[in-house]
Amino acid sequence: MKTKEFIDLRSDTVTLPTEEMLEAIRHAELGDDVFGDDPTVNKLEELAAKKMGKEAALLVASGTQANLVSLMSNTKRGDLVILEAESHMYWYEVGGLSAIAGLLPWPIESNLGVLDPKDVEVAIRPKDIHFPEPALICIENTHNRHGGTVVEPDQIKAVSEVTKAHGLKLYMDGARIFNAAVALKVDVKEFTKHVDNLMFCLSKGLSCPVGSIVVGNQEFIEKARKTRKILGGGMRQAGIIAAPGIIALEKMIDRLEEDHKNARLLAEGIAKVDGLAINLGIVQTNMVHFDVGELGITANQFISELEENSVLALTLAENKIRMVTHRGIEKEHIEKTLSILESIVKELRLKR
Ligand code: TLP
Repeated sequence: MKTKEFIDLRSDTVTLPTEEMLEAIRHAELGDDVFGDDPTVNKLEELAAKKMGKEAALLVASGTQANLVSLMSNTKRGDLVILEAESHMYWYEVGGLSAIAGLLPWPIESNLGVLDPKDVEVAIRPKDIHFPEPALICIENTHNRHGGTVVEPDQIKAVSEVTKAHGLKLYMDGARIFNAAVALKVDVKEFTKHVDNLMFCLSKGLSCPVGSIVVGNQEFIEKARKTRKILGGGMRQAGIIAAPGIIALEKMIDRLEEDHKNARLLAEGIAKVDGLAINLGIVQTNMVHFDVGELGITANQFISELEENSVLALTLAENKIRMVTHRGIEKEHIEKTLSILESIVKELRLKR
């Protein structure tokens, strides 16, 4: 178990609820949400739908559940789903899209998460007795495995034109869509207006303990509500989850800017450490990816060194490490992390 003395840069999912959130949980007005009776859940869902410029919303347990519920509500078994090759849905969701939703994933490469509409067009393929029915195109924003990169509204629009032309739907895994909005200093609706439906997470940078929200039109959300039920996700007094969610949407979005500033500070510091390789161009939000290959060490070995020095990070690939900034990580933590990184690299060099 990781305790508080660590500088925990593994993910923004490690954020703890604020005091105000804990108070809100304590005093939340509750009901049975499966009967539609929880006023706090209803308030959160209305607020989320409004914020995203869509008709309706649904609170679910996690980002993974949100994606699965959305996939199942947008498709039928046997359909083809076109998604980005490095997407979370393809990499990290236990293959639920095939194992549970019965879908055939069709991964396509992108430029830092930005799909080329021409590639999408090719992936759709013509109607043919041999081919599965294409049903859905998925994008991810910000893009996790590409380094928290932002897919800009115009780039989403370009893909949406292809999906519309083929009568398909466009879905966005917007787990960190508010990071994208804050990074570009635009309203989140600039992104959401180009997709049919999406999900976003409350339990990442927004600091909630649990929860994600699926958003779309009434018909889709009705279907999603039933899909959530079949997946065992119908929750009863879910107002205790929704209460901090309301605070997240009302008060926690603008502060993501601080996380972005800290990520930039960290990235610029890493760029100065001889032996660590980083592409500063992809540091657009709260994630920092860097490579330790030049030191003749694997990411796992490097991470163990970091852990001994009370810094936690995640392995992305053989030599690639991810650090994520979030509420609870301040400028001094970044400075401390940088000095630890420098001393680890120095020692590794001495040993060689
Ligand atoms: N991502 C987690 C891990 O699973 C890697 C993280 O720490 O970044 N979509 C995207 C883009 C995500 O980054 C994640 C979580 C999810 C969906 C799933 O959300 P949860 O963890 O709530 O199921």
